[in-house]
Amino acid sequence: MDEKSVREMAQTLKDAPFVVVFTGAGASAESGVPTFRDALTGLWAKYDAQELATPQAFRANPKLVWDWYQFRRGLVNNARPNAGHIAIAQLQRLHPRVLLVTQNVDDLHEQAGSPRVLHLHGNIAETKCFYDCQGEPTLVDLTELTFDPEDTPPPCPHCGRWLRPNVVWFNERLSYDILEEAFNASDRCNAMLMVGTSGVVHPAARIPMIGLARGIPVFDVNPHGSTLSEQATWLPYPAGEILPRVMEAYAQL
Ligand code: BV8
Repeated sequence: MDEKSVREMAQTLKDAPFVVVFTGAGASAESGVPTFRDALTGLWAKYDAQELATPQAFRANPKLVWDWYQFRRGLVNNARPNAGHIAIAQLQRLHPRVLLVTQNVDDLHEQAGSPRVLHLHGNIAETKCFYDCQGEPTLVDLTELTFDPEDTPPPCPHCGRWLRPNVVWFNERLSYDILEEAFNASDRCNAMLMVGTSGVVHPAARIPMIGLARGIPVFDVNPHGSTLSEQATWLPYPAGEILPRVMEAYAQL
C-alpha cells in the first residue's frame, strides 16, 4: 500500500467522530494463535472447529471438547500481542471515540493496552458451570479446584456437573446486551475498521455489513480477503504489517 493511501486511510479515521474496530481470528494470527480456518492440529485434525465448538459436541464427548479448549488455552497463554493489537490500542488512545468489538476469545487486545474490548464470543480463559447453576454465567476459578487432569471436564464445585469454557458456541445465542451495543455502534459510527475476519460467522458478520449498507468507509485488513472485501476498502496485508504504518501516519496528522 503506497504511503499516500496509508495517509488517506489515517485521515479518514481521524476525521470520523466515531470509529468501530471489528476484529476476528486473523488479528491474533501473528501472535501464533491459529485462526478457525487453519487446519486443526493433532487429535483434532479430523474434526472441524465448528463441529467441536458446539454444546452438542460437548454433550456427546465432553472430554474431547474440554481437552481441545485446554490445548487452545495453552496456545493463548503462550501468545503475546502483535503489532496489529498494539496499533489498535494506540488508535483507541489517540482517537476520542473508538469502540473495539472482537470475535476473539483471547485477551490479546487487553494485553496490548486496549482500554475496553467488547467480546462477542466470550473469553476462553474463563470457566463456567455448563448449567449456570448459580445464575448466568456461573464462573468458576479453576485454580481453586483440585481435579485429575485426566478426568475431565472437572465437576462444578456448586452442583457437581460439568464445567465448560465461558465462550459462545455455535448454536448458542450471544449476549443480547453486548450484541445490542455492537449493532447500535455500527448504526452510528462514521468509519469502520475490520481486521482479520472472514466475515462468515453470524450474527457478528452483520457488524461490517451494517457499515457497508450505510455507505460509511469500511476498511478490511485481511491478506487473503473476506466475504466483504469487494464491497469494502480492502487492504490485502497482515494486520501487524499495515496497521502500524497507518498509526504512524495518524500520529503525524
Ligand atoms: C447463533 C467462540 C442462534 C467459540 C465462536 C446466518 C447465516 C449463516 C449462519 C448463521 C446465521 N446465523 C446463525 C448462524 C449459525 C452460526 C454461524 O454463523 N455459522 C456459520 C459459520 C455458517 N452462528 C451461530 O451459531 C451463533 N449463534 O446464531 O445462535 C440462537 C438464537 C437463539 C437461541 C439459540 C441460538 C454463534 C456464533 C459464535 C460461535 N463461536 N467462537 C470458540 O472460539 O471456540 S465463532 C469463532 O469462529 C470465532 O470466535 C470467530 O468468530 C469465528 C471465526 O471467524 P473469524 O474470526 O473471521 O476467523 P476465520 O478463521 O474465519 O478468519 C480469519 C481471517 O483472518 C481469514 O479471512 C484470514 O484471511 C485472515 N487473516 C489471517 N492472518 C491474518 C489475517 N488477517 C489479518 N492479518 C493477518 N495476519
